[in-house]
Amino acid sequence: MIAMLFWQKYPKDIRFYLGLFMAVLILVVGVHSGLKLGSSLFKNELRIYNWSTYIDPDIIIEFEKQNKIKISYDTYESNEELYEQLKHHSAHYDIIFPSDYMIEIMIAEGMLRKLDRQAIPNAVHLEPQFINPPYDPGNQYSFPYQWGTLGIGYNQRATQTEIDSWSAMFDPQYEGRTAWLDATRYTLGVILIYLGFDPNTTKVDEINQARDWIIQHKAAIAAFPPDTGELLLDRGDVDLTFEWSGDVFQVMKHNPDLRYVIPKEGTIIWMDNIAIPKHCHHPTLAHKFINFVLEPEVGAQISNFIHYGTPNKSAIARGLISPQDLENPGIYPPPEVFSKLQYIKDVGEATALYEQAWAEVRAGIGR
Ligand code: N2P
Repeated sequence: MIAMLFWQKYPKDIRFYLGLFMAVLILVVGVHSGLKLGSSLFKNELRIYNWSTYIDPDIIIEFEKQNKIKISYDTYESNEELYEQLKHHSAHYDIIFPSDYMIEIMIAEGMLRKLDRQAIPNAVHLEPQFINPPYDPGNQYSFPYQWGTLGIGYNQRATQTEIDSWSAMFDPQYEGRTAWLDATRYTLGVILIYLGFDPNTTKVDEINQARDWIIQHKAAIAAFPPDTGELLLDRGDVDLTFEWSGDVFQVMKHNPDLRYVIPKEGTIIWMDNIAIPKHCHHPTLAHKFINFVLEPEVGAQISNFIHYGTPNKSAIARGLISPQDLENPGIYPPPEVFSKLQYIKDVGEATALYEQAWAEVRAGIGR
């Protein structure tokens, strides 16, 4: 009441400006303390950026419970998307999963944080043939997460025959019924293999032959999905799709018409790795997460859920990996197939030739 009387004694226009001033003051103080509250709420939030369909969600929940923290989990569809987000959009993440050749690029560009090996004792469980890789000598920046191949997922009810060659992807009988991943190095890489070239060639003429081959066969292609070809196959939108092994096995669980094959000409093998970006906000928690994922039980739970190959030797030795997956030649290829698998490598400046060729494929095909 007293305040009211006090207020009344000021002329109307002064009251207006005083009111305005107080409203702005309340707003500034409010927003400031709100932000402070917000940042303290998210102080223990681990930000993870992974490929889509690439973890058992229960693993995330378990880590949150054990450590009484929150995880925010985003997904990407290709190495190039991951790179773009980190490099040009300064996205902040604590954990990422780049493939072999992308680890090499990110190390060279100073985008990764060196790992504290003492904080990751579970690294002892890793299979020796997958550690100390050429793309990260001494595993200074990364540890293997999952591995697999690129092959053809197909609908045997539609093809009425078994597929065993990349040539099926260009066969006129499947016109408009095939899909290719929108994945620059991998897609051009398998076409290079099919044409008899090195998938890591730096010769512009060979890269352009791969480009021209796919453009010449554009009638076969229905779409270039971003890591979702298995869904097109599952829905019956296409009969064949160039896909990541495990993604096809994931939809095969409920669709008995589907198959996955590593073509006889050979293909690309890849290793995805778990790493910490340079600008990570929670390094201690990030190391804890890596160590958690390398526990044999946790690693096995992930592989059994997403049907990719585990690099965790102890998980296999302790019988934790599903026997059906271990016996599946599409997940763990036998030695004669394994010897035909090739890794994509960082080709330095020639990367631009691949990017150019891929842009021309997309423009030339118009899909
Ligand atoms: C998961 C894709 C597997 C990752 N959707 C291949 N690097």
